[in-house]
Formats: sequence, structure tokens, C-alpha cells
Amino acid sequence: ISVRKVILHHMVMTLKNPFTTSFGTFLDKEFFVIEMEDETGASGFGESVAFSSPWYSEETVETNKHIMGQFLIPLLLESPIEHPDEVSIRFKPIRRNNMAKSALENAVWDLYAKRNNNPLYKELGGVKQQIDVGISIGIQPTAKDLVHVIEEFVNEGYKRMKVKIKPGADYEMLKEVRRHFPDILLMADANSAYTLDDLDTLKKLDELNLMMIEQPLAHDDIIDHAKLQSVLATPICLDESIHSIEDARKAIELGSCKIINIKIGRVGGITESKKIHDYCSQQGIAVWCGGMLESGIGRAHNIALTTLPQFILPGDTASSSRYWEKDIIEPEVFVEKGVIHVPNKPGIGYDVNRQVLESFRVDKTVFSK
Ligand code: OSB
Ligand code: MG
Repeated sequence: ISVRKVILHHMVMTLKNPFTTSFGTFLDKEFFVIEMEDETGASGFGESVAFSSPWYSEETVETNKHIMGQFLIPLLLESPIEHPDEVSIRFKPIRRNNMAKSALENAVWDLYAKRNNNPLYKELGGVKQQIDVGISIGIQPTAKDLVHVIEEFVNEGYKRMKVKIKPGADYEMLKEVRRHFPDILLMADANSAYTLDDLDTLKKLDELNLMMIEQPLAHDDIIDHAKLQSVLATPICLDESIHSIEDARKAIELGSCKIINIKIGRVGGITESKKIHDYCSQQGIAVWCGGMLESGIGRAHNIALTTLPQFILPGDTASSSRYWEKDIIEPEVFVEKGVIHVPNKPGIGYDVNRQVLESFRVDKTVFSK
């Protein structure tokens, strides 16, 4: 594969509903669609998942543009590669900036699968024709609102409800949810809103039969999470703390978590995601695929990854209509009775709707050899 041209489509899409986490509220999503062409005229698409502000991690849309444009794209254009696994090796001299790396690597994976006339999920060794899907629900003003929203998604068939929590919007709200829905698969995501000083609150959550609690403590911690897991019955799932297979190994060895949320962007690409998947499979650690409020392009990569066998828990790959009035892919992602039927077309399996893409595009930068 000789990459000849990389186009960064700078996008701004308005979310259908504001999405509130412990660290802030998202009203829209700003990101890059990466379009890549090779010497044969084949093309591939990727999506950068960093947000406009460095709330979830240190990367932003602007840092992604800087790192891709100044460092990563020149490395890709420099000389051909044989396989997408070589992209992360080529990017190794650049420290971290995993979301920038991943956006480009994902486009290479799509391009590579299309050249081979093979669906991406098969290229990755995926084994599932359909995947189970849960939904992530932002912090609501009241418990009553939350119960309402959950009822709607239960009726739509989503297989697992994930509720965002923060101090003051946690135990009482979840207790109310549990009272209304004694049997649903329910979990909480704190996005690092607690410390070990909140042990009493966190321990009370054990009453609620949660599938897991995601990232209760600091975004860069695995030590305190191990302490917490040793006194908590509820499994801890790590999100923010895991950036690589090495992080996963250390967290598992320490007992910091029993489950890992794999986000392709956070770990620097599909190649690293597969490594973490394989390691967790050997260790008997369940994984699931997280989301970053992606458009359909990022979502398509998530769907392909989720077909790997150790993705045994429902992921955050909700329908396009959960996020957008109109998505930029065709067909849109559609969750039916809690499952997505994985498309069998070459590459990511969905077509990019050029007209819609251009309607949400605010800028375009072209890099070529
Ligand atoms: O922690 O998983 C997270 C959204 C924004 C930032 C962080 C997270 C989330 C979600 C939503 O939970 C996942 C999605 O529906 O894409
Ligand atoms: Mg999370």
C-alpha cells in the first residue's frame, strides 16, 4: 500500500440531545473524517475521536490536526507498507497522541480491506455476524427523567443500560432505576469523578447488582482502583486508564479491574485493540467496545472490532439515530432488538454519503505526495 493522498474533512455535527458526563456536557461533535487514497485508486475512511476540549483525555481536535499534519501523515506518505499492522510501528517515534494515530490507522485498515475485497471484520479475524448493543445514558436532571429515558431504551431493545454518574447523582438515582427495572443489565460510568474518600458511596452501589462500574477513580490511576476492587463486589471496568496492552497487563496483574472497555482511539488503533483483546482473552478478562459519540464512520470500525470473540459484553455502538438527525453513512447504523447485523460489504461495510458529509464539513485539508 502506497498512500498517495490524505484528506482531512473537518466536521461539526450537532447531537440530537445534549450528552452530560461527570466532566461536562456535549452539545455537538467536532472531528475529522480521514479519507485516504493509495496508488491503485482504492480509498479508505477513518475518524478522529478526540473532543473539542481536553476533558476525557489530553487530546483535542486541534492537537489531532497538528500531530496528524505535522508528524503522522508525512510518516505515512514517506514509503509504502505491506500491512496495516505496520502503521503503529511507523508511528512509534511519536509519543502518545493515540487518537491522532488511530484515526489514520483506521483509514489504512478500511483501505486495505477494500483492496482485498474483504469486509473489515473478516480481515480482523471477527467471528460474529451480529453483535449485542447497549446504550450509554448521560446524567439526567432527576431520577424520574432517568427512569423515563431508560424505559424508552428498554422498549427499543438495547441489551444493557449504562448510566453516567457523579457525586450527588449516583446511588439514589440508580436505586430508583433498579426499583423500576429489577432485571435489566445495568452499569454505571463515573468518568473518574470519585476518589478513595468516596468509599462509602461506592460500596453502597454493591446493593444494586450492577454489571460493573466504569472508571470510578482518576483517569491515570491503576493503584487506587486495585485497592477499591479489593473491597468492592461490583466488578470495576477500566476505560480512561488503559492506553495500551502494557497498561492492560499491569492493571490485570494488580487486580485493578475485572473488565476492560476497549476504545480504538484511546489505545492508538485497531492493531493495539486486537492485542488487548487477545491478551484479555488469554487472561479470562471480558472486554466490550466503548464509544466516543462517533459518526457512522467511527462506529463502523467499532462494529467490525466487536465481532472478535472476547467482546462478550454489549458495547456502546448505539444506532445512528441515537446521536444524529442524519448520519454520514449509508445505510445508517441500525440496532434492531438490541443487535446490529454486521454488514458484509468490503471494508467498513457502509458507504459514505458525500452529500451529507459535505453539508457538515467546515474545512478541508489535502496532503499528497
Ligand atoms: O466514558 O465512555 C465514555 C461519551 C463521551 C466521553 C466518554 C464516554 C462517552 C460515552 C458515550 O459513554 C458512548 C457513546 O455512546 O458513543
Ligand atoms: Mg467510559
